[in-house]
Amino acid sequence: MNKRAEELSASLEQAAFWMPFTANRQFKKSPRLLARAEGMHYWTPDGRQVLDGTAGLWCVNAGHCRPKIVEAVKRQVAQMDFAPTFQMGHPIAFEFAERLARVAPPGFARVFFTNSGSESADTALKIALAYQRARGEGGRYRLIGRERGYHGVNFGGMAVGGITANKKVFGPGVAGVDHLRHTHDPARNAFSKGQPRHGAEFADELERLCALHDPSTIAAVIVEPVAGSAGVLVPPVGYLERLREICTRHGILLIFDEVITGFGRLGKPFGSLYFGVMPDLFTTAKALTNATVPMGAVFVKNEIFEAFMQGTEGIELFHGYTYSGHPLACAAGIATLDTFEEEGLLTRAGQLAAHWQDAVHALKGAPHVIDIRDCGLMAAIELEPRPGSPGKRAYEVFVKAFEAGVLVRVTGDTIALSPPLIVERGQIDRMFECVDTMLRAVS
Ligand code: PXG
Ligand code: PLP
Repeated sequence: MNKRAEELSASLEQAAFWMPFTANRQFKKSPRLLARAEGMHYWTPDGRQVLDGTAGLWCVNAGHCRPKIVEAVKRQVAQMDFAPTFQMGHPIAFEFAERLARVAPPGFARVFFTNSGSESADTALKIALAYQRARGEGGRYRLIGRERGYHGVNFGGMAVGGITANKKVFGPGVAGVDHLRHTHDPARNAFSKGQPRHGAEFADELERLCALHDPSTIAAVIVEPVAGSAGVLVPPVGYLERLREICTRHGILLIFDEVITGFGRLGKPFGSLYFGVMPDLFTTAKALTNATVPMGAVFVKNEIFEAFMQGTEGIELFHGYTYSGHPLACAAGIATLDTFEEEGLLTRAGQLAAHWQDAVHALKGAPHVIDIRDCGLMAAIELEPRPGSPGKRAYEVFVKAFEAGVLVRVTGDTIALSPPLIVERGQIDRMFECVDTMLRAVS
């Protein structure tokens, strides 16, 4: 262990760092530190190699420290560290947006830059409200999300999200929000391979909310094509199609939150292309820059952008972040797209999906496993909660797997995996063998 890391782990109990989404006291008593990364692996400060089964936090889709991206960021930081994008511009932001428009589904040639998935969610909701107003439908102020949806931590995304812990602690957040029910239905769909067969009718709840609120008050519906954080909930066959049809019929915008499903996770560049259902706007972040520099982006249909470019000239959308289109993020993003393209990564998950699916579903019958879900290179293994201590068993599997050299993610009683898209078949096997071993090692 190098000296700094040694000092660090000795002193963590009094550490100044208030860690996000972390049990701080528990972590600081027995920390898990990562000090270096390359390709499919992390290394701990004492030099132990860890296979990355989660692409960091669902974001390092091209693998770690890819040379082209590292070089591009180095070059950019030396050339121009920062420049404003409010009433000013720099070429690299225009170039990156152009490149993104080329990989986006047809008709989505306009991109608004943010710095995270949370900011993308709030930006998309604000664009939806402003668009409705711009087209003379200013009475549409309601936003509809879904139970178990995760759209980040800012007020808008939190309000439309359906995470109980958020609601309990922070309250409703934004007025005029309602929620569809979630699509998780283990009684009918447990151990489905890919999309579950039952549940298209859950989309009809939108009709119920339209009847309750009157559709002319609803601006937008936001859903993740596959709910990630809530434990990989894959949409039932026909569900997204039905949501799309109801939104179109009532003049409601459909927003896909593609922060996880974007950039190749499902084997197509975006979830919309995988499921064959087009939203009106979609959000991205994470793999947009391979997570090298924080960034998010909202893609909008050309007609939506055009609706803002009418009338007297002036600031068309009263919104933006100091760091929208940050030069380092744009440099990382362009090099990320180059890497994705050179290595076919935006579709590679499609070639691995069958192997991935077989590997995860081989855990059916392992101790404690009550459901397995998969889509593209995402998978969830749901465990029966230990009576009286929900989440504990899955957490122990996560800790033991890390000690054995495999990083997985745990949310509640669900173990989730989403490796970098450069993963090899042998590494997939190793991840699930490790989970299998640890399932047998916990009580
Ligand atoms: N939307 C979706 C669909 C997400 O998955 C966000 C928005 C927010 O992005 P930022 O960049 O603000 O965190 C996310 C983020 C997990 C986990 O393990 C998932 C996320 C973040 C951290 C952990 O489930 N998703
Ligand atoms: N708070 C204050 C006082 C500010 O001046 C600004 C930006 O100028 C912000 C918040 C927003 O910061 P950002 O643009 O980085 O989101």
